[in-house]
Amino acid sequence: MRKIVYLSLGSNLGDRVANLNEAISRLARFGEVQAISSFYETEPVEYTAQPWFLNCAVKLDTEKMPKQLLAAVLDLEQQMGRRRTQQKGPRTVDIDILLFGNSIIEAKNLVVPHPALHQRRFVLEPMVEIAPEARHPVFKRTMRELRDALPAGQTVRRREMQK
Ligand code: PH2
Ligand code: MG
Ligand code: MG
Repeated sequence: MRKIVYLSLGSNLGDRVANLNEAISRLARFGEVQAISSFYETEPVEYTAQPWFLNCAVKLDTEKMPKQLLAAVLDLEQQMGRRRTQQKGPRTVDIDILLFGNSIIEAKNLVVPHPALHQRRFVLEPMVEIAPEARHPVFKRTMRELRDALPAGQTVRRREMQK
């Protein structure tokens, strides 16, 4: 069965534009990429002593099951040279599953909706661009409502060019 999945992509090491574009083209192997947001320059949050990120959101129509998609995404990150040295530290590419249809998943290695989705402007601004009416299945709020409820702060700037 096909499911609509939303992913958040981020990069803050190396050629960030090339990294995001490469990750998106590899994601197309897992299903049909139906929408890609602009790329956004974003201030690092949570662990702040690291370079600014480029973030975007992707809509993927996939037949993979959640755990299969997670494994595929972790493998993709590895193949693109990600090495996990420091938690939340700099990375060539990070791909997080935000929403998986309307599913609510609370497994040891996979929590969907992503547990920090509603707190992160670097996730919500790109999501509002491609899916403003997508609804968070736990909080029952749309992406636009969640974005509008964020406290001020967390600088996020949409870039004009990305290719
Ligand atoms: N990812 C994190 C921690 N902090 N900050 C920004 N701006 N963008 C990210 O993708 C990001 C972050 C952990 O995955
Ligand atoms: Mg992440
Ligand atoms: Mg991740």
